[in-house]
Amino acid sequence: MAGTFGDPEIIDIETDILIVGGGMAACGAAFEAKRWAGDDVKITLVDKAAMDRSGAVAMGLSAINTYLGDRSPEDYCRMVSADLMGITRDDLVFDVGRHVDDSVHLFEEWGLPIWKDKETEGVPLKDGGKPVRSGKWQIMINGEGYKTIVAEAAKKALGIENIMERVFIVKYLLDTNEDNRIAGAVGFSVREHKLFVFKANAILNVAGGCVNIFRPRSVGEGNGRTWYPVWNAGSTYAMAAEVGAELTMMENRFVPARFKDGYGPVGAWFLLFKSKATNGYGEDYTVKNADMLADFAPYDKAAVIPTCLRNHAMLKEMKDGNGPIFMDTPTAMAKLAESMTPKEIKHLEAEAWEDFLDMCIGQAGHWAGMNIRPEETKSELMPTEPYLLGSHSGCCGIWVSGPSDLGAPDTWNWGYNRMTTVKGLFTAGDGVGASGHKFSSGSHAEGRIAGKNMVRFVRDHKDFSPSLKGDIKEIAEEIYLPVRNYFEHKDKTTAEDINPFYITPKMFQMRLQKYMDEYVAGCSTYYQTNAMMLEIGLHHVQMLQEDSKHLRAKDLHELMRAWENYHRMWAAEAHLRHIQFREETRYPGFFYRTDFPKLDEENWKCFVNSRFNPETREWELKKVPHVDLVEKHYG
Ligand code: SFD
Ligand code: AMP
Repeated sequence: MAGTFGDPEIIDIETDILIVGGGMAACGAAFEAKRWAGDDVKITLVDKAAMDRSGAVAMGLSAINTYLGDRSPEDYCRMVSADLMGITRDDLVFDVGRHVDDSVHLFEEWGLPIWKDKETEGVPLKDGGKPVRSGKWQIMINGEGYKTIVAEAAKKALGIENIMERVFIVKYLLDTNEDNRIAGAVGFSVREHKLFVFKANAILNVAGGCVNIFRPRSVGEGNGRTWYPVWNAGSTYAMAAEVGAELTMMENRFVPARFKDGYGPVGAWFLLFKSKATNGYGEDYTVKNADMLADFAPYDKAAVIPTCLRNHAMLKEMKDGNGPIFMDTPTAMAKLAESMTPKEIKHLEAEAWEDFLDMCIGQAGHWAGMNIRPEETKSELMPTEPYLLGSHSGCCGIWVSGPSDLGAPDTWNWGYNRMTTVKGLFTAGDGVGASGHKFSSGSHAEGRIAGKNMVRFVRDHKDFSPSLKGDIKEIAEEIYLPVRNYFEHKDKTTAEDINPFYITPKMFQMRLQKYMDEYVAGCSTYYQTNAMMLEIGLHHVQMLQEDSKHLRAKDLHELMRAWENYHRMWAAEAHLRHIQFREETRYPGFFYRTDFPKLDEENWKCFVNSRFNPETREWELKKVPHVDLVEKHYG
């Protein structure tokens, strides 16, 4: 069937719990589920990559951005809500807040070096060690090996025989007998010509966020460089949407301010090194433009200016021609050095490099290549292309059932914590919407919450016998269609990449990125769009959907690229439709509806949820009331 590839070997696997993904949330889920499951519950984990270095933490990190310590979960809810302009689910955020420190204590026990203040050097956090805090919520680590350490614990818990690496999951399958009930998943090996058909009682959908649906700032010369990982391809959102799971806040996105070209994160510079960012004339743009932020009251009065409003102030300078934007590293380092010995100054300089060597090695390479010494030369900052994620400073994702003990509305809870609206399908980390600022630690903790609840779900549904909807032979044909397209048509032209009968995954991705960039508020329009542009954008994305049948794959690696881009296209459509629906500018600095340039608390202080109906194949969008469970103060 698949050209000269021949038919794939089809392998059936039955399990109770299937974890899709091997990142932070998946590792947390594997570890915790195993603690609650006896030998009666079989758990299988599938990752498209290798767990040791897969997902967003692949390169390592230099800080854990969520560690509460002495702070309360209520305070955490306030911070998350303010940063995300008031629309978050306190039940989910509180739940992460009350469990996250436990995950961090485990990381330390497993060998992650966490910086301590001088007085408590060597004392573990859980025994009273005081972390070096870069900010109110963030603590510093030596994190180059962070993912390897966390993955090792998960692998040890599950047993290597229950882990499948290099298997890309393409889609979930519903049950034939029970409506809206998950029953399995299908994926292929990216190393061998094998198709895996999983039957499961419960599935954890934790395949990360979505990168590269917008044309990135680094094209051609630097293609492949982004801040969030290029291998987060929107599978979480796409696969959930395709089986009819309700999504929430998919209009939200994260446009981080990053070191230009190398994409180095700014947190440690702002918080630990106390550096200032300025316009080209040396003016602090958040101070200069403070009055302008009042348009977005009350959030401008939050204890920390929300991330999108900081961007809003920066973009004003860029649009007014007052660029470039600089991170003033020399002034910050000189200030810190005032009270330091020469040895301490050397250490400070080493830390500046280590921040990036631990977490974003490309930025360290960029500095070295450009002869930049941070103590001598300022670095340019730039707002990047938009990313879709639910765990960092964004909150798009899937609508889930929350904890039952926090007084949330009944409509926020339907039995199993972190279960989506599809029975048996759970999510965590970047997958859960309306509750950002979990970061690596919170994603792990949320995976643990989901893992524990999945064990309970499986026990409560012992009698369920999955019966997969859809004909597996047809599904196999569909999955390997890009391979067939290639072999059938490759000899019709002299240059195999130029062929009217198929589209390469790379070209497909560039087409998607162009539409999203130009019509759906990408960098090239300064993140602005309106109803007319969105309508054209949607038309283009729908045409692309038609053309997805012509994707080509000349090998298994390209087959993965084809399906990754198919998932990106779905995530992009959901994002577009949500932006179209929300008629206000809720996140200035992330995107602007120029036809509705204001914040509209009266009409839009609500969630926006959407559902793709798998039967009618139509999208439905609706407003869902928002309530605060924790009192919020501004100013
Ligand atoms: O500096 C399939 N993050 C930071 N978190 C922190 O705590 N501190 C920081 O310092 C952070 N910063 C940061 C961060 C990320 C990155 C890339 C940089 C800097 C450069 C954020 C966290 O990393 C993030 O919140 C969590 O990792 C999210 O966890 P999770 O589990 O939701 O996603 P994942 O870890 O990316 O894992 C995804 C997994 O899915 C697999 N996968 N498997 C099978 N089939 C498919 N179709 C699949 N699609 C994907 C992946 O292989 C992976 O295993 S800073 O900027 O603030
Ligand atoms: P980043 O490096 O931008 O991903 O941010 C890392 C952490 O620092 C996150 O918790 C951010 O919310 C926080 N952060 C980044 N920049 C600032 C800032 N200027 N003020 C306050 N917090 C910040």
